[in-house]
Amino acid sequence: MADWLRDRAEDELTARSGSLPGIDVVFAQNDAMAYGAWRAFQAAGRTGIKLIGIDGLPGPMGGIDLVRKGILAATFTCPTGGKEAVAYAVDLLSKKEGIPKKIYLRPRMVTAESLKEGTPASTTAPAARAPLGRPIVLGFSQVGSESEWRVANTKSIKNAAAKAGIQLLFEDGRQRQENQIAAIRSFIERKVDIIAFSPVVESGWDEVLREAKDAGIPVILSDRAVDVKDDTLWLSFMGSDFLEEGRRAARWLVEALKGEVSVHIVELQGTIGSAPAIDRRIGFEEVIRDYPQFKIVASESGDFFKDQGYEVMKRILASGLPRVDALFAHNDDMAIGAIQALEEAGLKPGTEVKIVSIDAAHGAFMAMLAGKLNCTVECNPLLGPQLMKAIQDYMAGTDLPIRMITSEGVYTAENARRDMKGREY
Ligand code: GYE
Repeated sequence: MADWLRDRAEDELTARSGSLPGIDVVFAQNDAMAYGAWRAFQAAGRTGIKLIGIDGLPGPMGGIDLVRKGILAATFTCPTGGKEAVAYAVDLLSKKEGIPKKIYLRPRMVTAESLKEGTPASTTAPAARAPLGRPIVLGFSQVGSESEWRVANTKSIKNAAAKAGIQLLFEDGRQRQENQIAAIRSFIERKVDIIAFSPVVESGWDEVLREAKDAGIPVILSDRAVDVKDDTLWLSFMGSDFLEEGRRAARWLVEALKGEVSVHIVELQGTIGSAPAIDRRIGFEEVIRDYPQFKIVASESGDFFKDQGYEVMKRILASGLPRVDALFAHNDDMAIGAIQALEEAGLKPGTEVKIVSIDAAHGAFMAMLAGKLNCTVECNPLLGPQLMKAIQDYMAGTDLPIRMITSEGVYTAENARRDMKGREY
């Protein structure tokens, strides 16, 4: 422990230099302590140890200078956020739309090689990028129209583009990755200014995103994330924290059934391989892990569709499960389909079988009012204003955060009538 201080790190390591084993690498949680470690090793004649720090500040003996001098092997910038805080404060005061709830700024790795390549080690905003004398042209590739959420998301994107004066080329992927890849290639051919898309699944995008980057067209991820090796292939992600949505669903269920000796849960997963399905499951399991009486006894994908939620639930109920105490559905549409299957099987959704789902779409509120669904965790589809503001900011020369998270709530049957007033979806 060195309390972020260079001298404390140097003193600690000097005091222990006789008892330290062979060391190849030291990771310090800031550059100052990494530098203190270097001074201690130099004094003890211990060379060849690689030192890695964090902060990457400019200026003499800042992390970047320490890398340039060969003292650190690498550092990672930790943007201070000051510039962004002031900019968003001004936006709030001027009542701008599309201001995210939480942002994560992009760290950059600084090494001797990256300094030679001229990789910008700080996030100084480049000059304005806006096309001269014509509207910005945005190519948007949508997943499809599988759910209430998706329909609301598409409407939000189209309305916000029109309001912002951004020319929108909109392609519906009809749930197939190959359609989305073809759409992105068509946007590249048409030389759009920027591409945004909601990837139907996380993997398989490296090649087409490399083509967009090589064409000099930035890509924003809307709603869902991608799993690519090189995270410079995309500019920014905006959407929800799916891990937290899964945790919130589990926390509600644990609270609702904490007195039970054992709780058998059926899980209806979203599209296999999609970011929301992967992360919602992880988040849900992270919470129930601490409550061994809560067990997922059956789990299958309904692909976010209502009719598949019905079919899968019907099949699970016919599979001879001893009983079902709860349903966790990755979206409201599948929950609503499952409600019909539960009723056809003579069960009482909302009472005998507690149901928690995700999205907080209109259908979920109607099911809660009917006493057939107990809780829905909000996943905000109204990303249009946020996306268009991010595009306009980027075109004006602003560096975008690496992640922009929307604000969301949790809604229960008890307050459904009050909470549904004024909702847009
Ligand atoms: O939960 C579901 C939609 O990607 C967050 O996709 C979105 C999910 C949403 O089909 O209803």
